[in-house]
Amino acid sequence: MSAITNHMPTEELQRLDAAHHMHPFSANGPLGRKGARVITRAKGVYLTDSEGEQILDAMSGLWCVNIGYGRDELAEAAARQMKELPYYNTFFQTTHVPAIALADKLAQLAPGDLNHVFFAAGGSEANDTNIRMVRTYWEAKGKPDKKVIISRKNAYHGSSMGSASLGGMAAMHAQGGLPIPDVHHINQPNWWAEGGDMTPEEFGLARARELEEAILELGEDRVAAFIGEPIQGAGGVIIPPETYWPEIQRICDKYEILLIADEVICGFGRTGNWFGSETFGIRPDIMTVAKGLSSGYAPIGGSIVSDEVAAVMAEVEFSHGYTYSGHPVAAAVALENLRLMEEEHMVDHVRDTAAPLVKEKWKKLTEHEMVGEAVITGLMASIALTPDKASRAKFATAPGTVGGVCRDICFANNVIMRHVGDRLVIAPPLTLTPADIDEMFVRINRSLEQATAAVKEKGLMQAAS
Ligand code: PXG
Repeated sequence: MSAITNHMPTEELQRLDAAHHMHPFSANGPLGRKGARVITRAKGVYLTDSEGEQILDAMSGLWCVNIGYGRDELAEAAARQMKELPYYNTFFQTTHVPAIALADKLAQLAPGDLNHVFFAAGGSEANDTNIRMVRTYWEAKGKPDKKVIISRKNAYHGSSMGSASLGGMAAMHAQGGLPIPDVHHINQPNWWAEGGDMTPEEFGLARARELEEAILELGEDRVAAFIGEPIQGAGGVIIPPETYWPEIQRICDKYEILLIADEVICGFGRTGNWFGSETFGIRPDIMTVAKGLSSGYAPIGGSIVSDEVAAVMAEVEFSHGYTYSGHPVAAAVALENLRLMEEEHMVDHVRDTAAPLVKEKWKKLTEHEMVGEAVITGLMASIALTPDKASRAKFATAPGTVGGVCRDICFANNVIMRHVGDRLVIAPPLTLTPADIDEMFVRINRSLEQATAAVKEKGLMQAAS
């Protein structure tokens, strides 16, 4: 395959990138000095860089390219819509066909009575909508003091002021004056790191009951909603014990707290059902969606809202919306994405074929010396790295050091995994084939072997005391 087509030499691209492009979640100085890898095109599960290297993308971009790269149907849907109606808004007594059709489609796909959609351009915006919507909802019901939203430490709900406040990322809260008022964080259901001597089941219940304790402490009359990702994604693919979500649901029902399931990663087939809420038996009042909704081919997200919440909101003039809410091109791309997912039975493929194959090989990763646990639901999975499996020890060195060493070795071996602290995670395209899976594990196993040797050589295989 011809490596470099129609673009400047890699060094020149990297020089311009370092000079003018500020990367998200990066220290741009060191990155610029090293040079970012330039990705030029992609097909299936493989990216190609400017040097012609083929990289297996086990992260679906940023957990979003669910149908895989290079689907011409989506490009054609975008082109058709751009020619027909490239933009119009739905603010002032108008609407358009792609927004109507996509809202209708989402109402069909979403579980229960989640039948109404407020569109945004991504997950952060949608969660900002949710903050304002749940508070406005309670105000309309005559309970203006119900403002507090309870979330979890190490949750990720976006990067805007509101959504990052909902998130529980300490490093994000440390910058820019977060969190906004009336957001409360309880502990996460991360048994491996925090479960101590409890069984996972006991721990799941204990962590869920922190919600009840928080409600009682804050006062039932002050709590508007609880928000959680069915599986924490950016927090390290933390799959909660089975006892966790049923108890959260019971508590939300008992105290009349709205439950927001952030399905930005878990939605659209990732867990082997259309939504993570179905996998865990959650009955949300609102679901946040983005990413897999369009498989990342166009920026679109939204809040899918229950009949009850929508009925209350229907009588309020909600002073909220984004220029690109329900953008017609993005909506047309999302519709085509969902059509292909259905026509090609991609959710069944995850559940019946891809996830079982990946699971078998993923669980075997614990045969590597420093892989403690290997957990997986559908096509999202993580491993915990440890210097001592029996005690679930942390490394003596700063958290993320060993994870970073492993990730860099994966990158050098042309497989993209993400490290979150000392966990490594994958969320590959849902369409990956048995051959892709074999190749992915050749690269992952090779990388883990090399990483174990490197960690030892650097003297990092030491447990924290
Ligand atoms: N909710 C969840 C659960 C997410 O994972 C968002 C909301 C925000 O969506 P937008 O579209 O505004 O980015 C996300 C995004 C990472 C990483 O490094 C994860 C996300 C975004 C960027 C990086 O794992 N998730």
